Amino acid sequence: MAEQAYRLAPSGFTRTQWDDFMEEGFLIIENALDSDEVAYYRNAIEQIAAADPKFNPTKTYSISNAVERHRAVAEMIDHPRHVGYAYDIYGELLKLHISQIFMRPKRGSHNIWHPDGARGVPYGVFSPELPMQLKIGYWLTDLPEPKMGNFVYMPGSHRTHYLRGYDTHESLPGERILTLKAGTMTLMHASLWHRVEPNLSDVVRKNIFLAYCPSWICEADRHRSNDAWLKTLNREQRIIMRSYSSPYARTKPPESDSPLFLDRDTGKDCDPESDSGVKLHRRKRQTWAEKQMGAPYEGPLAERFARRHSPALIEPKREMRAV
Ligand SMILES: O=C(O)CCC(=O)C(=O)O
Ligand SMILES: [Fe+2]
Repeated sequence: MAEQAYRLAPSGFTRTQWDDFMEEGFLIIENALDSDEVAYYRNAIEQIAAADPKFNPTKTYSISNAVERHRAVAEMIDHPRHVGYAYDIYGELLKLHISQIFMRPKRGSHNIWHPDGARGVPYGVFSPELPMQLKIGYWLTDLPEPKMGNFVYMPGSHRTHYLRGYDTHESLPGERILTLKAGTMTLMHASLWHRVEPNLSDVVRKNIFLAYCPSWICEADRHRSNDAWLKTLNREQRIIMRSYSSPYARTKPPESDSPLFLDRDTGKDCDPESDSGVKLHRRKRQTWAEKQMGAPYEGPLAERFARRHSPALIEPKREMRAV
């Protein structure tokens, strides 16, 4: 492989932020953007709307695959301000699930209670702890009070598959109506139940969402990206789009897409104890979240395997071999 300068993974969760996020299903980071950055992104979404014949300023305006619509949104794919949080969870298999912009004017349509994950068999059935999507929100208008098209969530509800009020606009005891200042960034666990407040104000609520997932979960807003557009991206952005011609590559990405990032602590492209006999792109590489859950996080059933087999099979190299 040609000599290639890889980037260190940008910073992500602090331990406190992780604990709060896992407890609440939501994290709020104020002043993530300064006023120039807020203006820059607002300008981008206003340009997108102005260029769209379908834009109607009296209706809720929402587009997905927003990264292909504007350079400023494309630059967010791997933006160091937030991508490290997603990398902490999805590691080397990070993918952009969806990119959206929203403009919510007075009396525009607004969402009923729902989780973002799958319906009849929600993500939590398979993944009771880790989110199968992490949704980053950038908020570009001040929303000082309710009834401004605010995002509303039920703290901790990422742990339940049932919520009274599902499919309704009902206000529920314990819900949190998010009031915030422009420039706030939020992180949402995809199993969290949420709804949107009506907007009865004269302020048009404007924001951008980018959700990330593992590469093997289906994309929400494209089958493949436009080839000419992909060529305008840097290496990490292109990898994170995971626009593979072979569907199986989403599960087993090609060698050239490895490493996505170098470990931010060690600067290495692999775990220190990993087996150099397994090709780099096929080696198990621990995510930051796994390390937080106990290194190595083997999952609740791993000890049953360990009991039945010689420890030599799993120690000292806990390698996941290629299949
Ligand atoms: O606009 C919002 O605040 C949330 C939208 C939403 O829940 C969704 O698109 O799934
Ligand atoms: Fe949602």
